[in-house]
Amino acid sequence: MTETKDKPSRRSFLKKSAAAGGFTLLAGAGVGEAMAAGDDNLPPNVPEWMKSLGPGVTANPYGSPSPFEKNVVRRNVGWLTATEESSINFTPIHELDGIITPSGLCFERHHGGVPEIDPEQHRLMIHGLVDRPLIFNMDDLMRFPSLSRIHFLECPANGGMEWKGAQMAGVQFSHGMVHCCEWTGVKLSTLLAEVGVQKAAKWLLAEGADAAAMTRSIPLDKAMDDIIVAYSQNGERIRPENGYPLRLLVPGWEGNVNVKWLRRIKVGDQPWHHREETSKYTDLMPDGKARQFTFVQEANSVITSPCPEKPMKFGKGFYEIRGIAWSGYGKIKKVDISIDGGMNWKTAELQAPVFSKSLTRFRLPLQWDGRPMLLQSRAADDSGYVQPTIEALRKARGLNSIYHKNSIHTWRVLPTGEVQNVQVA
Ligand SMILES: Nc1nc2c(c(=O)[nH]1)N[C@H]1C(S)=C(S)[C@@H](COP(=O)(O)O)O[C@H]1N2
Ligand SMILES: [Mo]
Repeated sequence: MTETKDKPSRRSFLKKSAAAGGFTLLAGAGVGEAMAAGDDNLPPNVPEWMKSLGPGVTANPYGSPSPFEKNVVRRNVGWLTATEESSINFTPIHELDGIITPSGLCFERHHGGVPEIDPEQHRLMIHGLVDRPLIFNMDDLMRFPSLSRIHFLECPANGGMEWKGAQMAGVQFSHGMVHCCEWTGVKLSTLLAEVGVQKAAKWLLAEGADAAAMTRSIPLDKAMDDIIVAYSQNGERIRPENGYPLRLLVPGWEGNVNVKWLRRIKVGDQPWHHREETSKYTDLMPDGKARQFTFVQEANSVITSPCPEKPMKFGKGFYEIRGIAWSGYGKIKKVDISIDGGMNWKTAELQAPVFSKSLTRFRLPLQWDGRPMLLQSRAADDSGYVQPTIEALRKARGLNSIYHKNSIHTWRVLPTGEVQNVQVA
């Protein structure tokens, strides 16, 4: 799309055709206009990349994105953490389409850096309250019946910097601690059947093979329901950053229980408290008490276009509002969009099929009149849960929380098309 100059006649035509639902001439340059631009690589000239042969099929045995996409990368925020080994980076959600996050762009959260694990030397031990403690190698695990599921994974700290007010300059940082992949592996319940879980068992301790030996307590019920011991991500073996060669995938639950580089599962009758500071994330409540376990990532959504990184740069006219919604309770049922800070709402279209505990793409056509907007999205899931306002969430959880901030997000759009991160009551 090379149209830049404001041509009143063309504009009004676009406006009319868009309003009539005819989008065929929505954007693009007239041939005369383009030819006048005089760029050697533009029509009617033959671009330079058509004048010689390109690299052949052995040049790039493992493909990578076009060099022109070099801005589409994970980014971190320097002041957030003291070290890079125990830190987090953010998925560039504003650059992505559909619902699948490319593996190389999935946000990373490590407590002790990324271990380099030889799969030949990797084992998963399951022990504790079981009849037959067993040690599995990777071949053993891949031999079991397998399954693939599309699920989001979100760090409960996503958005946590904004309890007191809008702070982050872009959607990558306000909402980028989430990714959504197709995970393949074996059901944890299958492995637990193999070892024979004893009657008294109620909890699991999962341990990672990283320098942090990160451990998490997880209720046995969830394991029997839908936890996956995953070895593949988006069709290939899991990336080192995301847990190679084995991780727990705990659908819809907070990121930290999705133990990466999984090496051990101990079955017990109660949660473990021996490493208080690392065995869970807690939620501080307004009365000073803390919620010990908040496993489910409740419904959340955000508009990824426009957003601070993707302003409304074409002036008045047609835009498609795009964004993502997700819920740890199940399927996204409905996403509503407001352009006036929550006074009026319109229902967006959801991309089908909608998967349970998965990112869900929503879209809504908008004919922008150039006036300022307060853009919001509000997700509801099939459990009946509706994404709360920031006001409601603050009333319930106070100003000093860190985790599980899933309130309705607001972008202020200025007449210039610039988009700002704001909070409205
Ligand atoms: N072994 C191990 N597992 C881990 C972590 C870790 O540091 N070590 N971080 C956890 C946290 S806090 C999150 S949010 C998710 C992030 O998963 P990702 O890096 O694949 O995005 O991994 C979890 N699993
Ligand atoms: Mo996390």
